[in-house]
Amino acid sequence: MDVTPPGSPAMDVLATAGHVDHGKSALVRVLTGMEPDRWAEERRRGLTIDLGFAWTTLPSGRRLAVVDVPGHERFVGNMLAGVGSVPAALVVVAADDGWSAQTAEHVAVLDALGVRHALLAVTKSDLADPAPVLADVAERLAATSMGNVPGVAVSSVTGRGLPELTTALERVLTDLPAPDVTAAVRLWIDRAFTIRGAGTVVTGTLAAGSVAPGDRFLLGGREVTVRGVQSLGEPVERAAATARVALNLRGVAVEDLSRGDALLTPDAFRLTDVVDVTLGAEPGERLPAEPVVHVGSATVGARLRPLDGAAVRLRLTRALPLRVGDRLLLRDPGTRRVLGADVRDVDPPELRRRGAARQRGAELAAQPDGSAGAAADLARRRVVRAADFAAMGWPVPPGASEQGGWLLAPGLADELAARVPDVVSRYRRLRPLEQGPPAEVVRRALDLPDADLVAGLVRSPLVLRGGRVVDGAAELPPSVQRAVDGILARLAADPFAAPEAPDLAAAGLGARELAAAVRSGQLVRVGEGVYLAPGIDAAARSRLAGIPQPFTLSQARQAWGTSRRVAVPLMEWLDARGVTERLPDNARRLR
Ligand SMILES: Nc1nc2c(ncn2[C@@H]2O[C@H](COP(=O)(O)OP(=O)(O)OP(=O)(O)O)[C@@H](O)[C@H]2O)c(=O)[nH]1
Ligand SMILES: [Mg+2]
Repeated sequence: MDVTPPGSPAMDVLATAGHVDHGKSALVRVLTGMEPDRWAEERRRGLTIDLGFAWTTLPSGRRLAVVDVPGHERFVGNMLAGVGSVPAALVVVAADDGWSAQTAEHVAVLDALGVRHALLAVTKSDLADPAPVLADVAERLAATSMGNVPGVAVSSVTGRGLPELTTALERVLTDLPAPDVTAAVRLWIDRAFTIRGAGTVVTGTLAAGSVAPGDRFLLGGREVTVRGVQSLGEPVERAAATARVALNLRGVAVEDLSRGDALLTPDAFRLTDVVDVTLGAEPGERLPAEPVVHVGSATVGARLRPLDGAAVRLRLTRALPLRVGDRLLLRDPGTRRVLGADVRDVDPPELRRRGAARQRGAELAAQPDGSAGAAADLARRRVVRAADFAAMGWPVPPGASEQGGWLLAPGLADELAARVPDVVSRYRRLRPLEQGPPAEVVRRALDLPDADLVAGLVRSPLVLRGGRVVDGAAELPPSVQRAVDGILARLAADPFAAPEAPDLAAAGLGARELAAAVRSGQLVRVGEGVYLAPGIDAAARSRLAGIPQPFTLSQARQAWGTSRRVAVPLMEWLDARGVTERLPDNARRLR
């Protein structure tokens, strides 16, 4: 599906990074012809405080949006919100100052986020020889996720190096992986404001999926509708990732929004406040107990619990729409140290037993990514709602079976189906007057979350009939079944009142029909013409257990409250089955 409107060229988004006053905003200004410093205070002080946005069309026709971040150490929170959803970076270092505190801090952030596409601009080349700085910074960047980064010396004052920078930019952007424009939308909001006559507007970097007027999303638990979409200052029929977007929303007031909220495709994400993550590297130093977690434009507090090795559990102070595979940035506000963390589980198991944390850590270390990881995760969960599993960020692993909206771990359906016959026969032993267990009983026995799952686990000769799991091979013709049901109902009221021959005949049950009912396990023939319900052995025994031992046939008959016609064959039938024992004087006792 191509959702890019015809004629709409590709767009890329990159963020600046670098120390305060090194010339980020000046470079964006000469590159785009736009003023990235939006606030009067910023322009007055010559200092970027909050994120700035500017864009241009490169010579190739490719459009480039730039998120300009502040370099001052006090505004690193804004910087983090700006780079969170952006796949590429423009690292800016001044030739007359070189590698500086916030150069290091910003580069550490990009490294922890795993940014792989970057360009180095050494600015102010009119003030000092850029060569040593180019060499030094390139070497430092080579040791990060950005690897070998093209470097260009520029001057925003003389214009030196700008054509070369543009060429280098085009090359970096060509290498960016294509975004998934069909994916669910999770737009981390970086600004929310009102426009008179239009209402609430939010902006953000659309990293995946697409947005069009009329689309519905969830935003902070509310359903909102998109009234209009703008991208790079123009209304568009649809904006597809990667893009900077401004969305006019119906259904939410600006007072209820803040940076870090996320606009979500309904049902595609789940909120979670506990995640298991693995850190990019095994931590050498002690881990912060209460790191701040950054993802997208969001910032939340967290408590960190080490599991084992590089695996840790994070308890967030606010639930976030996280998925397996998300990269989080953990930051220690005290030391300003940052760590990258990959989300491995957004619905992790509780750690109750001693050693559970260590075991969980080992489990995560061994758990692969992708569909093999999905298989391992699903095996632990056994059964999960398919939509929930997808919202966690997992693909459907091969071999998993889907049933009525549920996903069963590979092999589980067969394993459970093999247990059903046992559940049925156990039930029938205990409740002989019933043909088989209700689906709910089977659900409980198999520890399943939904009785609807039972249908998919009933294999021939068992069938699901009338909400019960019964022996399908023992199906009787409907008229015979009705007659047998009538007799079973009477036996349920009085288990020893075997129907008389005329009753059976009146019900249409001849020798053939009765034999079929016995074969199907619905009636028990204890003697010539004497039919009782299955389980009569247990019922007879329990009555006999209530009288003194040994007992005579007559005493047994009275205990059962029945006639000699029934009592005589029943007694012998019980003898034959070892329920009772016949003594030399013809008296009996229970075995
Ligand atoms: N001579 C010279 N001055 C420059 C150049 N680039 C920027 N400047 C000056 O350096 C100062 C800071 O530039 P900015 O672009 O605001 O720096 P910044 O990196 O955006 O700073 P923050 O956003 O506060 O981190 C301004 O006075 C600029 O005019 C350059 O290439 N040559
Ligand atoms: Mg600036």
